[in-house]
Amino acid sequence: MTELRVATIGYAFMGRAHSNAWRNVGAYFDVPDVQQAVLVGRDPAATKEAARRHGWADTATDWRDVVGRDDIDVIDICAPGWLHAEIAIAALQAGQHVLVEKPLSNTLAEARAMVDAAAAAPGQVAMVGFTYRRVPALAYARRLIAEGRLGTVRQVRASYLQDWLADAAAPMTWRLRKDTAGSGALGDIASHAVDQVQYLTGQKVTTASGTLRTFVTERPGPDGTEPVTVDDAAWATLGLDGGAVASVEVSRVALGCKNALTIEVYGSAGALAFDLERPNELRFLDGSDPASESGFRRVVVTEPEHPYLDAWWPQGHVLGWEHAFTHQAADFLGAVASGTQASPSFAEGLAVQEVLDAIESSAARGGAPLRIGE
Ligand code: SOE
Repeated sequence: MTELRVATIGYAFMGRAHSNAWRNVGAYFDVPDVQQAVLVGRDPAATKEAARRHGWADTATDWRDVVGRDDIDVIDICAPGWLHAEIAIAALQAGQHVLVEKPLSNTLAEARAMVDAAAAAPGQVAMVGFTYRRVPALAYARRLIAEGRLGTVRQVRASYLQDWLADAAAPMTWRLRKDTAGSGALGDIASHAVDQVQYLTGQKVTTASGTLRTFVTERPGPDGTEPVTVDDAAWATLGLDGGAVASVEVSRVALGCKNALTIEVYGSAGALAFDLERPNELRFLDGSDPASESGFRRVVVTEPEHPYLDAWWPQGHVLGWEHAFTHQAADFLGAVASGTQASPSFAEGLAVQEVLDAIESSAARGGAPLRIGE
């Protein structure tokens, strides 16, 4: 396989991040060549301009123009959540590989249908974009935990705080309507936190109790004030099948926090801490150090033996947020080339969706703890 022809659906924030990755992945990783064939967006002029900037050969205004086309191998879905299931299922049924942004879908029923479509297309890659798995420090954290360096994991604290909706005058967007986004901070950013809890520990969430809040209940829309129908913030306590307990706290109205994903993992033999505002660092505590010397050490995760780093610069020459998307593209293309399934699979995306659904149901029942799948 020498060349894969990609169509990306969506040219806004995520479309740009993915376009950047498709454009540079081949320069750093040993993967099949990417032909950036078509960029899809509803606004023809804006899509053409984005295509010119990001190196796309052609544009289209409807996803149906690229799904099922026999000169397109990969459908990359950066469209809003309410479109994920329809596009992904159609693309898989048409024989194309699919990369879809998180969360997998807006509803559990859609997520299940997507998993079924992926299962019916075993020769095609179907992957969901939990991009933070590709931050080298987090991939390295998982490796340390899997090697037993933390002993038995007891507690995880995951929080993801943003403030782009703190201003009550911030306008309505599709992200604030239940019918287009499914949920608010829950699906948008708790999805990352829950995925990290399961990815880092290797344990599955089995119980959840949740709280949701909408602090700003209406916002200015193009035709006047509109009700906000999703949460601004969410909290959850999660039980995991290996005995650990995780707390998750997310918000899009946490003033002063821009994109603050922090994760702490405490085990019987060590501990780890990560902060996305210092993405090249992992803090590691080895519980076997003598008490007189014990403390978190700051590991700069830029050595060639760290995940993904041998493709980039000499040690200490740090990476940014966008590099995780290039790593994601590399892993996706590698899976296509080797004919293997990529992780996170649609089934892993469904596992996150089940936890989000339980958090929402628990919140509706005043925080009652629920078993996943109940
Ligand atoms: C918006 O809250 C957002 O762009 C999320 O949708 C992304 O997944 C996250 O990486 C950054 O914040």
